[in-house]
Amino acid sequence: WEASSFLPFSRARIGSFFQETPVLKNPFLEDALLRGYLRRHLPQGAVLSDLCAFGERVAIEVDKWGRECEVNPPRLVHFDPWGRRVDHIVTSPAWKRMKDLSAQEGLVAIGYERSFGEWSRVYQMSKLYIFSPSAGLYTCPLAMTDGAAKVIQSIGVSWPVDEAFSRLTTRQSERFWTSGQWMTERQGGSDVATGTETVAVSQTDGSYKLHGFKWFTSATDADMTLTLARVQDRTGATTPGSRGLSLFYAEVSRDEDGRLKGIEVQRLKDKLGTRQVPTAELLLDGLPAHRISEEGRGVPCIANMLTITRIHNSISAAAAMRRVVQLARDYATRRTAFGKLLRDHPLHMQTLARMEVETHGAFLLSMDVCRLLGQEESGVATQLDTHLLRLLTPVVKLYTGKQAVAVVSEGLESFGGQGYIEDTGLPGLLRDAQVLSIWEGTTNVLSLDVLRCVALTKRLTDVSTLAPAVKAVDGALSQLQMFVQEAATREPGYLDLAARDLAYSLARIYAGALLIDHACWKEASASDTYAALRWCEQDLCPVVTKQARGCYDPSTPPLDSALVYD
Ligand code: UCC
Ligand code: FAD
Repeated sequence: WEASSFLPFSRARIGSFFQETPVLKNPFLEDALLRGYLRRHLPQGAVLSDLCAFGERVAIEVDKWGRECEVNPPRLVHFDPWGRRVDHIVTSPAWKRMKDLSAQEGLVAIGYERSFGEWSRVYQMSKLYIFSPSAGLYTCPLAMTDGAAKVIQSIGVSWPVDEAFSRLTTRQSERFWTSGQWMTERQGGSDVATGTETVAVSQTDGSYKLHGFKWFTSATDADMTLTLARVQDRTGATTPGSRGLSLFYAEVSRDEDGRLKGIEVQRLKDKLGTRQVPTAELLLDGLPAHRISEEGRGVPCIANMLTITRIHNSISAAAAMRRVVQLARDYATRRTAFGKLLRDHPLHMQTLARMEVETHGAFLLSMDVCRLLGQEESGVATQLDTHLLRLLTPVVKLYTGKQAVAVVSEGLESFGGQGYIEDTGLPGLLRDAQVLSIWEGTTNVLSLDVLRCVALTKRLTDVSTLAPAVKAVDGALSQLQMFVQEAATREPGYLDLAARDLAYSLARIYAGALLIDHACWKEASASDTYAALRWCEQDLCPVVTKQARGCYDPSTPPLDSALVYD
């Protein structure tokens, strides 16, 4: 008999309480908004049962692979044991399984099979939305693959890209190819027109060889890529600026000795997040390539890819928010503090409800862009729809990318200290969210893109319970219209300074309209109405609020600079 045998904490005894872990359940069944949206717009049984089965697979099987991709990141082997340069990017078995799964589940193919007409993109993106937070970032190569297929389709599926198109869009895993998107060089990722130094040297057979240095290339284990370069004339001269850029198609292949043809992998990037993805610096040293745009029309040609990858980015952003909310609300049913479950603390529920409202907005914004894309591709879009797609793509990308970081960060806090612990898998969600506002165009660069194409439509329906929300959206829309008219008369540079707030205003007003629209559906729930009302309580038109404070006046840039460099 010893006193210590009654003590719960002694030697090997570490106490008897262990916190239950949050459980990932079928992300399709757990998502009332997704299911409601699909019931409303795409109620086909085949779609719903496919998404339900896929959701089950994600929860039970795929999520573990995603984790494996994170803990077993890619590495670069420069040399073989005998000193020969090989540049092998070694990826995990889970990363390779993601490739097979992506083909078999049609994660790119669905968008091109168009079995559900104008709703095919909504179906495809719903599947990616379920997949994304468990995908080990395989959504990155899929986005670029989809973007490359879109570019090829837009220029015409013929030699030399016909085989590539069929491989990018196949469901056969052994034939499936992924694509890279190599735009960024050391001098510029945003300012591609100035930053691109890569030159294209024409060959006698009409093809080219590329020489340059690509500073960021993601998922570099891709089978092919689209990339920008300047065609040299006979004297070796090139045209500067955007007008000198052409778009090239290149296959990433190896010679009989296993060496990459015309490419050296300088190194893999050491990144904050997206560690699952091999992101490399590449020396292009005579990479064989085919020009697929007219000379000097590279940027407008690759813009089709940007549209697709930016939409994928928005879907991933909304999906990250959704995942953290799903896990947090599950945890709130398991964790007790101050004598009751977290779900019974109203302040904690308020925090989760605010995250849910943001997720509602991000989901509806992203899906609406997918809807518009599907309409355009099926030839049923009006001219207004086409303009709206062009306008909303950067708006939705920039807004959801930023909000994902805020919501996921708040989400981590809802697990307390455990949210900060690596092997829970939660910190990776935040690291991966942080990139969403950087790649595929930063917030400011996309805000300026919005200025290229300002146009707006009204989607308001008056329903009494929603009256305050309708009033708020209507008022904000009028304010926005007045702002745009007035700003057009102001000095040069005024609109540039307002670009980010303008883009935010567009996102918030349009999301408000979508939330109201969804809440007006006859099968909408009380929570749909509540979400719309809550969304519309925020400042829907920050551009006007900031304008009233003089934020865009010509006096502010020198004050900003002085403040920053004080
Ligand atoms: O980051 C990258 C890959 C990351 C991995 C993939 C992740 C996918 C998501 C996964 C989710 C998990 S790839 C690198 C991405 N890079 C960028 O996004 C570049 C950011 N910079 C811009 O967006 C710039 O605005 C540029 C480079 C597109 C254009 O800048 P410029 O040089 O000022 O261009 P201009 O002169 O204004 O435009 C040239 C032409 C014009 O047409 P024309 O000549 O007919 O007047 C523009 O109207 O291109 C047209 N254009 C567009 N057209 C420019 N942007 C667009 C657009 N977005 N759509 C249609
Ligand atoms: P900069 O352009 O130098 O931007 C710096 C800051 O200046 C930003 O805040 C920006 O918003 C601001 N800024 C720039 N211009 C303006 C302006 N006119 N007005 C106001 N503000 C401005 N690229 C590829 O091509 N292929 C890839 O596969 C790829 N993968 C990537 C993977 C990762 C993990 C990351 C982090 C990046 C990747 N990129 C890739 C590069 C990415 O697209 C660029 O980093 C991004 O577009 C920004 O370009 P930059 O780095 O040159 O930043």
